[in-house]
Amino acid sequence: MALNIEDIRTQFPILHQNVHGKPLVYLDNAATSQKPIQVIDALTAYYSGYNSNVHRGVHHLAEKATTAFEESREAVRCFLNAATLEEVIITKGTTEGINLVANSYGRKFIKAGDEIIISTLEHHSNIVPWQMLCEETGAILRIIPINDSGELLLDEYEKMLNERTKLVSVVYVSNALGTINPVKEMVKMAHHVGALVMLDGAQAISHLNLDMQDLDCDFFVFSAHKVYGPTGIGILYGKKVILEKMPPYLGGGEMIKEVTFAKTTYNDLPYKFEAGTPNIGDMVALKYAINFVENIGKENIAKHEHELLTYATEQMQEIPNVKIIGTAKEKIGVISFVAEGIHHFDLGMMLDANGVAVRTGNHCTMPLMSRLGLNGTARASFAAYNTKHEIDVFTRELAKAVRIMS
Ligand code: 7TS
Repeated sequence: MALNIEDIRTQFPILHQNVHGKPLVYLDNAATSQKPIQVIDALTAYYSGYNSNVHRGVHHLAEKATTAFEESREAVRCFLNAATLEEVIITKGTTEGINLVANSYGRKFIKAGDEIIISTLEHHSNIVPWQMLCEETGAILRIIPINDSGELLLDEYEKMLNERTKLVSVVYVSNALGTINPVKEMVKMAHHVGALVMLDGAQAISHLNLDMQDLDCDFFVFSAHKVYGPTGIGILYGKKVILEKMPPYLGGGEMIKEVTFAKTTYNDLPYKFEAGTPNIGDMVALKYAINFVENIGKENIAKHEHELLTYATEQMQEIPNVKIIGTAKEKIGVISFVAEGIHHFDLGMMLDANGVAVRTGNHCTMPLMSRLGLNGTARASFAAYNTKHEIDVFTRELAKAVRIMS
């Protein structure tokens, strides 16, 4: 089904503005996606109609807030096809989810000499928590290498796996290059040696159909703001049998059953990992972001974005001096690029002067950039509301910028 992009665009108020006198072309969706009016309205409705703390009060507003909050958890459960609601833990985002697992599971179960595997493609959020854990425990961090197209070398991964491997934590889709990793196969390979697998789903969440039971990963994390939802809210999915064995990460209200000065007993899942008043308004609004995606259908969005990827790639290949970085066979709508002799920052500034928003820099993937011999790239990334006309504007302005600065 072809998407009705004009109809989709009417749902995003932010898109209808000029930037530096030119119509905004927003191509920084891998950093954060824009929010449809339903999400914005849900926030307003919550704060103007039923703001109240959850799980505590018997009064009307508290019940209404709790119901909406828990309905959102159920919407996430369905979206991920998780087996139970207890497996859906509310966090601030991807980064917090990874830190939760590193601190809770990692500090309890990972010991000196154990091995943790990540990959060259990781975002800093999926590197630093493991380095911190390794420093504390004496565990060893091992890195799956990539080829020059930006694809993981699976045979090297296979060689790395052994009985000392306790955890594999890999990105499902690279934010810097767009590479889609063969994670289902990687999960199977890790399980074969008894290791657990955590998937960083920050980019996968808005582009790929996700089924936790089919993927069989042990943990999966994402941020709502990358899937048309608000900032400050995210999800950690974990298999119930594993979450049950893990100690709480933060202590406080909500995560307890009973507190005495002698001993405290912890609440059941998922609340054991949700200390303190949660981000209620943004969690309530997340359901509306999920509904937005489900109403259009993820396959339809993915197909549209893939058409934009192909269209943009073809046009960019025609621009002298421009080189696309990351040419994996399996990619989402993310194109990193450089132009010889021109700093990526200058490219970004020139595009911005013409209303085109792209990302420049190392994309929080400094080890990947250094593997590629680069100090950064410019990056265009697509969402459901982007159009071929916007790609035309982007490539026209890119060609102009390169001509002027070469
Ligand atoms: N992992 C990946 C793969 C990401 O793309 C990001 C954010 C994160 C983790 C961290 O997510 P957070 O919501 O906790 O911050 N990526 C980007 C980006 O590509 N440009 O800005 C943020």
